Amino acid sequence: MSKQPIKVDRVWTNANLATLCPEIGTPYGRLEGHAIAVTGNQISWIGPNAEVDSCLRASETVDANGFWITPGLIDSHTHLIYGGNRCKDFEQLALGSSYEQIAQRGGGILSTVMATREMSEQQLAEQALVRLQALCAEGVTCIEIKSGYGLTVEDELKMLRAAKLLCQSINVHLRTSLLAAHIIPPEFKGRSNEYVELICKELIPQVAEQKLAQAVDVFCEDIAFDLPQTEKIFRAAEDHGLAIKAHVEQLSHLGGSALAASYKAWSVDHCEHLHASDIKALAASDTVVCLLPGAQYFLRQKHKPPVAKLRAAGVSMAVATDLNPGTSPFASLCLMMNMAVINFGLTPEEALTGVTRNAAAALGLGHRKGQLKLGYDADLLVWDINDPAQLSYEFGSLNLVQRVIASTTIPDTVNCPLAQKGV
Ligand code: DI6
Ligand code: FE
Repeated sequence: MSKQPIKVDRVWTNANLATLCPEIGTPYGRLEGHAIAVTGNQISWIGPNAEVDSCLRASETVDANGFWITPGLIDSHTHLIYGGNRCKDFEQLALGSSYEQIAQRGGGILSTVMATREMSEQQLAEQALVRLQALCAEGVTCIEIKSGYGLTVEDELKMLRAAKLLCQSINVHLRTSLLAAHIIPPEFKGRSNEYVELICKELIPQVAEQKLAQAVDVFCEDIAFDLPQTEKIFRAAEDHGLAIKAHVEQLSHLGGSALAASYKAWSVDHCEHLHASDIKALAASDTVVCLLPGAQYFLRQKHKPPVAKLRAAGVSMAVATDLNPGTSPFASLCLMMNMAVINFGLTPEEALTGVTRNAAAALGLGHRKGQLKLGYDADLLVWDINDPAQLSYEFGSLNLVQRVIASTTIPDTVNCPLAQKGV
């Protein structure tokens, strides 16, 4: 007895899929000569081309003409919302000052804090729009945005609301993290523990109550928050049902990575100064290491994350832009993939996994994003490429044909050669 065909909204036939599903057991989880269907906001069918006619009744069929389809790209670490820029710091860096020296002189993060405090929610969203548009034009369908340049209760909440406002204007899935623990605000100079109290007793409860963020982040570093302070903030996050992410071992080693792993953090980010014992702790956890090659490059850092050791230990690695004015003013996730390959030693497959499957896990979305899989969100990208390695190999000339994101069922057509080809 033949099975009843399944009704679907749209099917792409004659496609090559980079599913990124490890169970498939091929590089990139590749399935060539396949079709993929979506219904509403979800992937509803994946199968060989030859089975489309007998298995599906589709409202719309698109001949993908041998194009490649990947999951939407996920930028799992950005500071997209900020006021002003840090061109002056850039000049000082070029003349030989270090990031820490610039911060100690009152430049650095603090100067962005001053500029951000001056701006309204609306102005912050407007200034960030061009950056978000650049990311989305390259295939980003899901983005994490942190606060961290407000450093008062009011200004941190303002930043998180600005992120929400921004993403209402563009079709992208938003995750937000409270990074009030970015640096000690000037008002609390010499009283950092009091600021930590404010974060734990006022900010975290308000953010949780107003559902303004899913995670709490801490910059655990010599120039920012020490290990006991970091742990206090982790505990408060945990008490309020918020997930944990952390900037760790970027400029020095304080042990934030192992601590975060013990708190079941979604991710630990940067990790240029990881020790062997940290890698062991991370390997025993589900915490993702999020690599940020833009910041390491921009700061001309000698240390690199120990990628070979992380790989050998089986630690999942994500790759993100860290888009921020001080250490990574780069609105291109494909450039970060390229840097992750060239500068950090990832394979092109690991780089793509880092901006899809592992990026989803770094945002607590591993169960619904980052793979082409039945029931997963219909965030997909149709590329005119002949190999998925092209995504980290080429930069600036990739042809993203179509960007579809599950938060609406309306496809977001980029520059549709499908239409030009009459399909
Ligand atoms: N690490 C970084 O790379 C950014 N924040 C952080 O904690 C830098 C942010 C900035 O310099 O504005
Ligand atoms: Fe960062």
